Amino acid sequence: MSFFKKLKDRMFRSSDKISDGLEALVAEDAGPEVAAPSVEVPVMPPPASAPAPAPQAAPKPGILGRLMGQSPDEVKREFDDAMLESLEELLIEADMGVDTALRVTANIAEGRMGKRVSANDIKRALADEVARIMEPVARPMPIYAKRPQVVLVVGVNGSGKTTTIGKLASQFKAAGKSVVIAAGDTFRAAAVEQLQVWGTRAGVPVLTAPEGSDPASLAFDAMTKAQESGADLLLIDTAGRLQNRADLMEELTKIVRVIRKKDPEAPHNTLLVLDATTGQNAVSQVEIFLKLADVSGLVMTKLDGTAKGGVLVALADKFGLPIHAIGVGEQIDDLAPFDPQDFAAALVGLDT
Ligand SMILES: Nc1nc2c(ncn2[C@@H]2O[C@H](COP(=O)(O)OP(=O)(O)O)[C@@H](O)[C@H]2O)c(=O)[nH]1
Ligand SMILES: [Mg+2]
Repeated sequence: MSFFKKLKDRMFRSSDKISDGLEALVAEDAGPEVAAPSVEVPVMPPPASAPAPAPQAAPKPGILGRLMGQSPDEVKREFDDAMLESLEELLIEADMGVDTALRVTANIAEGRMGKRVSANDIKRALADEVARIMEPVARPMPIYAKRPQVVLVVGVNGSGKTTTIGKLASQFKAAGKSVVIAAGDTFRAAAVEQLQVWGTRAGVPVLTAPEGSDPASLAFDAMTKAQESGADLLLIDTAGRLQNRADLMEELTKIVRVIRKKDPEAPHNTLLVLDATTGQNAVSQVEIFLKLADVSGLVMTKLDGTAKGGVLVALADKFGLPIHAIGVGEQIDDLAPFDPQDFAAALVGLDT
């Protein structure tokens, strides 16, 4: 299966939300040319003898298809002020953020005001706008000649740091790189075990320290080991408790300070891992972590199973930080480089 197909399948909650919303918007005021049913569509219970519906139904028709048997290309309405406002609302509800939603809507309205448009016209225009915002930030994590290249991974608890490190380690290892992992979240024994599982699976050494011990000294030891063994990459996991920001900042600062004793340029990348299911909350997480650490790029996890994928557009628009990768599941292959066109199409529910 191509990654786009997987992305589109996994992002169905976000795309359904936008796609169905757009189709409803057009159907709402489709005008006299379309014989829209004015009465409620009765939901008929299937006769007792009817065969059970197939578990994997064919591609789901949108709202229009379900209501009137027409495709989202056929039904049109006038792009008027009411539509503009509804579109703004839809994009805000899809977590794109108010500023971004208003600007994107204004761009889509340009040249379309007063014209009849279909849901697919708007989907295509929206995908273009989203891709345009995302293009400048879609950049893979830069790989330097530096050995070891030190990658510090930060983010709040549960955002997906440990899982992302496991996926990155496996993928880099598979690409022929030698990788060392430092299990710097020493507060949770489970985080260490989780990394050991990934490490064993990928054949990557995982440096651990006893629960509750100092993550900075673990990072220092890991740095020593990675240098001695000539490793290409050192991935450092961290704890993400935000209850006490001062503590977290001190911890991250201390890790950075000690690894710089070994390499003044380290860490070479500081990845902020964000959980898409938190929606607009991700915006304040970026603001906080920009103050705590020298964030060089983002990884957005859990785009599968959330209708809040639009928040990535808000982040790209607001911060312009590189988006290196996205997570769409819990397996190794469920972390992929960020592709702006594929993401835009998947987000709005377009087939490319
Ligand atoms: N569905 C899904 N779950 C994810 C993804 N990334 C991480 N998770 C899950 O999110 C939970 C928290 O992840 P974890 O890596 O422990 O977060 P951490 O506290 O930041 O280290 C775990 O159950 C992971 O399996 C993703 O892309 N999709
Ligand atoms: Mg963790």
